[in-house]
Order: sequence, then structure tokens, then C-alpha cells
Amino acid sequence: MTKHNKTLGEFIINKQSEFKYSSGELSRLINSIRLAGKIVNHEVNKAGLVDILGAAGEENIQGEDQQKLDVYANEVFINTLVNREIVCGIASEEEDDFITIKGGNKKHDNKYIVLMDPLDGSSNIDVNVSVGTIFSIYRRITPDGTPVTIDDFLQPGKQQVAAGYIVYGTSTMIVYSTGHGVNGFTLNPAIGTYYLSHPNMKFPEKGNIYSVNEGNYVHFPEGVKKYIKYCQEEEGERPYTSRYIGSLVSDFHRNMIKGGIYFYPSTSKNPDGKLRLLYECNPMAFLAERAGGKASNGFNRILDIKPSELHQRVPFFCGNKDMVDKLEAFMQKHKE
Ligand code: P6P
Repeated sequence: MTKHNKTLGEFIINKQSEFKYSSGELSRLINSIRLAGKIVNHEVNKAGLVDILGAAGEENIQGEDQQKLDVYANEVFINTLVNREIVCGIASEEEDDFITIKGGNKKHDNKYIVLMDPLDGSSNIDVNVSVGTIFSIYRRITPDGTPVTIDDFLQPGKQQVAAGYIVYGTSTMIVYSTGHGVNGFTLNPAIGTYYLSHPNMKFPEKGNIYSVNEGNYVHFPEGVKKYIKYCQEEEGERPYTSRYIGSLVSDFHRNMIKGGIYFYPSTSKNPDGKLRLLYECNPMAFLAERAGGKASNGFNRILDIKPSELHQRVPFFCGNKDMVDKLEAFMQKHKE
């Protein structure tokens, strides 16, 4: 009998019993993300061929030119989630405000909300570098059957019931956790099926890759500057190497497999950092901790932060626990 790698669908069914609320809704939610990811993957893969590149001429709330694929990916994920009537609310980097969703009986009777960055790293699209989708799932906290409120979206990251990303790279992968370990699935595009390729992903014990945009060096806090110099000058053979793809999902994914730290500190242009707490930092922090890593804002655990607004930014340091610990020590020592 040929070796049969478990498909994502089979995995979800097997893990059903582990979900906090095993009503099957979370399974259906993960399945809808799986489908939307395949649709977006198809467009991303042919982006170079179809006139889908370049700014769509609109700006999103981030004040950034929207790439057509950003807009497209946002619509695909929202439509897939709405059509399957699984969630009662959605927040997206591409939407100024959260979206309230009614169920089939025109009531708000679904349990879950999704926050997402539908196409992170979109500035890399034109240069054929990997991009990704990041998603974060919570159970609503306001009464079932009522319209969601902002309070449902401003929960601390430790309340997430699931989180993950899809990386559209040399191969397309979905990596996610429902709280019990992190598992990676690789898409076989020939048949449109994801197969379990990276079971129970964990950061290696030690890491030696640091990922940061050193172009911002002069604007970094003193502790970050000291850490970068530490990486560059530690005695003995050069123990560290610098890798920065400019796509959070890709840098994080590589660091989780090879060992490393990704950081986007505060800078003069972004005094609170560039990354968004709710749909970039919290989901990646959820995965990092379940893969044995750590995620911090330089001083505090990311997942403990109580959000105050939908699109708030935070400084973000995430990866091997020993590397984040070291960076936090420098931040503490050189606190301004
Ligand atoms: P910079 C992409 O826009 C993103 O949000 C992350 O995916 C990436 O790590 C970072 O910003 C890149 O920002 O300022 O280094 O180009």
C-alpha cells in the first residue's frame, strides 16, 4: 500500500475532538480558510501573467497603496467566510472597520470571529517574493444572537482559539494551530489537496538567524542596536547570520524551521512599530508559543496585551525563546 500522507481534511476530522468547542464549527471555519487559500494561491501564482499587479488606485486605512491582489484576497476570504455562514464578524487589514455578519436565519448566531491580514508582504508581489495570509480566530464574548461589537475584536491574544498563516512561496503551505501544537500542510496544486508535511512544528533548541530591516538601524531603541551589535560581534566564529525577506510570514516560517528571531522595533517613522497587533502579531505569537518560541513587544508578552483599537501597532520580537530572552535583556538594560 503506498504511503499516504494525511490530508488537511482528514487531519481536521481526526483533531475534531481536541477543539475547545467540538461542535464542528471551527472545523468548518478552518476548511473555509483552506478553500479561500487555494483560490488566492491560484491568482498569486499567475500574478505575473495577468494584469492584476500594481496599485488598485485606492488607499487602505494604513495609508498604503492597495495592490490589486490585496483587494482580491480580502474579497475572497470575506466572501468565503460569509457564504459559509460560519462567523459572526470579520476584521481585516484592508477594512477600516469590522464587518458584522448575520447567519442564514438572519440572526447573529455563529460563535466565532476572524481577524486577518489577507495578503501580508504585498509590496513583494511585483518582485515575485513570497507573500502570505495571516488569520486569527476568537470565540465571541458578547451574547450569542446579537450583533458583534468592537469588544469581540479587542480580546488579548491569549484568548485566541486558533491562528495560522498561508505562505504562497515556492510551494503553498498552510500552517496553523488550534492550541495543541503547530502543523504544516503543503498544497499539491495538481489535485488541490493539502498534505500534512510538517507535523508538530517546533523551533530548534538554538537559533542563529536574525531578521530585521537594518535600514532603520539609526532609529532603533538603544537596546535593539546593542542586540544587533551583539549578534555581529559575539566572539568565536560568526555565530549569527542576517536574513530578511521583507515578508513576515516567510521570515517567521524560515525561523521556525531553521531557528531565529524576527523583529520589527519602533522606529521614528513607526514609533509603535509597523506590525499590527490584532491580525499580524497575535496570530504569529500564538503559533510561536505553541512551537516552543516566544513573542514580546520588547518588555511584555504579546499575547497578554489588551488591545485598545482595531489597527493598533506594536513593536514585535518573535522567535527562538533564547534569542527573544537575550533581546529583552538588552532592552531592559538600555531602557530609555
Ligand atoms: P519594511 C509587509 O508589509 C510587512 O507588514 C511584513 O510582512 C514585513 O516583515 C514588513 O512589513 C516589512 O517592512 O519596513 O522592512 O519594508
